[in-house]
Amino acid sequence: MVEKYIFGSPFETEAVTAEMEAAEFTGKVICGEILLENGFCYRCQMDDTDVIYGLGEANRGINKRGYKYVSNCTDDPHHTEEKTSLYGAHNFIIISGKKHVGLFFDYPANLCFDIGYTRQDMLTVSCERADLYLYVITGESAYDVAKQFRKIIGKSYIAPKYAFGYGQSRWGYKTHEDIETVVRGYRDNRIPIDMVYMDIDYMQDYKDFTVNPERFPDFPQFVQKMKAKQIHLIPIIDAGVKIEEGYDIYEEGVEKGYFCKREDGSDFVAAVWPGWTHFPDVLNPDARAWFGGKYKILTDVGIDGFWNDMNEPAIFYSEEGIKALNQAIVDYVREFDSNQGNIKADSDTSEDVMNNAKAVPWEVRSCIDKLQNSPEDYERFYHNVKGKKVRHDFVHNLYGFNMTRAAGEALQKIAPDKKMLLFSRSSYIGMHRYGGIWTGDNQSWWSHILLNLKMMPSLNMCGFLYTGADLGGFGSDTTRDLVLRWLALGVFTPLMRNHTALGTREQECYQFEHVEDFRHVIGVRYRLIPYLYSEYLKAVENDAMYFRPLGFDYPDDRRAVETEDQLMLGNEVMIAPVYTQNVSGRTVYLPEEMKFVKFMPDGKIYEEILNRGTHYIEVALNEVPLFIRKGKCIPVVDVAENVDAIDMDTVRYLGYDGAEYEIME
Ligand code: MIG
Repeated sequence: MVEKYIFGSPFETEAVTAEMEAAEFTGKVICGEILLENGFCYRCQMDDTDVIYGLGEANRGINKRGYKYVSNCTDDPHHTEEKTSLYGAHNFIIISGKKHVGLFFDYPANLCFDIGYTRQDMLTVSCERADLYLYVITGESAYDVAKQFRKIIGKSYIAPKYAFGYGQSRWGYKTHEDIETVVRGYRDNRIPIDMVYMDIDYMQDYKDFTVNPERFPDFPQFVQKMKAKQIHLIPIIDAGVKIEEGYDIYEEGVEKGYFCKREDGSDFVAAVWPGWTHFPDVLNPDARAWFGGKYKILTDVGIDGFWNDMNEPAIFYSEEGIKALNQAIVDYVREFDSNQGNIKADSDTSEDVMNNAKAVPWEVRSCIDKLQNSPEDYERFYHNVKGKKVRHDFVHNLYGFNMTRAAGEALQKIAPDKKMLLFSRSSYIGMHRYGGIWTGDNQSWWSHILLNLKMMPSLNMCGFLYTGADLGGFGSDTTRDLVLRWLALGVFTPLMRNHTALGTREQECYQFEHVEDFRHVIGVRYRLIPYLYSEYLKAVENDAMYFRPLGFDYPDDRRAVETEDQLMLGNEVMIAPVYTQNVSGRTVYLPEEMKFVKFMPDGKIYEEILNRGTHYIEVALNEVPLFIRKGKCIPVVDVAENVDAIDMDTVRYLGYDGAEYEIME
């Protein structure tokens, strides 16, 4: 059962698509109380054994208990354990214990979840203004609650089948030659691949929807040339539009009033990669249609996939921020001088500042740090929502959602019968109807394989089915074994992309010794694509989860409920990837008898029935393990070097004798 409550005058986020009557609020909701004295606060006493699921793309465990989280879309490339906000805002949690209750706080600004942080047995969800919708869902199990939630937020976006192929990316590919080198590296080594990503350097001066003509002398022809090699090029689109006279998108946006504005009506100016930019006001439907329409510039030349970046929106600094920094330096120098007894009457020239630079290290440093993604900047600009001026910080978490919605709505118009690949960095629930997400700038750390795994089911609860992390790790130098182990998890994530940052060690699979190991691991992905894509489509169709915590399938088995390093996948599979360095296997918990399957480097498939309980399984760096549930089977095909080349005539079924499986296409 789903109940809807209204507090104050909420902003219409359009996260929920189901129409329903609001219930009358009598001071209490099931299993909690609501305080409205100071903004909004939901409070609930947790039982010792209650598990809290949810929050989509968030830090820490599948069970969110024991920490605090803040929904505040943030561009932060250091996903260390103490971080409370990442790029997405997914305000849905499930309290699962004796009762199973889902709560969706439909509120697009800062929202704090204290899940047993201040007090171990207390769950508190609070925000500054009591203007929100609260949806309370009760069901017979956590999974039942998640499915009911999915039903009210509308069907998830469906990625094209090619997007289940493998993709290579790197921040730093600049020219068509760079891309051709990558394609050659994969094709010559017969490592399967379907996509190469184009990061910001393909653009002319980081201008959205432009292509640098020196780096790509004949881009349309290049796209076709890659197509002929079965490679889809996937360009990045950033949120900020460069301010430059003569740049049509900038000029049109200004003329039509489609950029976010300051209080005084002037266009807000922020620095991002292109230098000074304006942000398209994607919360305004007209501006959204206009910006989305620009994707046609690239689809017209054959592009059929995009990734949207920097749409928290990330801000390096604003004009106001820079002025404030200057002032801070001047003030500091003045004060320093006066403390030293050598007051200078007019020490506000940059020369004076430079002369005293030695004296201002810390204060200036901290001012500089505060320039980026500053809360003050988010209070400086406004959206035009149906003629009403809405300050950005009130709706901050909707920006990435609506930028991607702009693209999604436009792509549907441009090619109604064609599925396009689209995913975003920032998101809010509701965006799952328009595209997928990737989990942003992780690091080449072993702990981030596990973080990747833990985020997947939480994202699925919130509707985001097409998801994945930067395999091999984005920041810092990777290692061969880390890439292989991470790929062996990536084999199962809908988005399987290797991506890394500018300046890091080369991370394409063919850069490492024994390339055949990489060929094999990625090859396993292609052998499983008919199954994985089928399970993905079924999950979309049934508002189900492609990835689930073990506790969703085995709620009465405490050991399963507490398992944080294995996942259920689709209706037939459990995965348990290795995520530790220098080990030759791992311990796995089986909540019931299953068939242990290992894809061996010689192409053979090892199978063994294992009983319920704990097992140590050996998994070499070049092997891919999975488990098939009792009485089930899955289709496997022969390896193909791209999705189009998958030969369904080679299909056979792996698992329990007598089981049947229906492939959905
Ligand atoms: O400020 O486009 O998360 O994937 O490579 C960094 C460059 C901007 C952040 C994205 C990352 C991408 C990078 N971008």
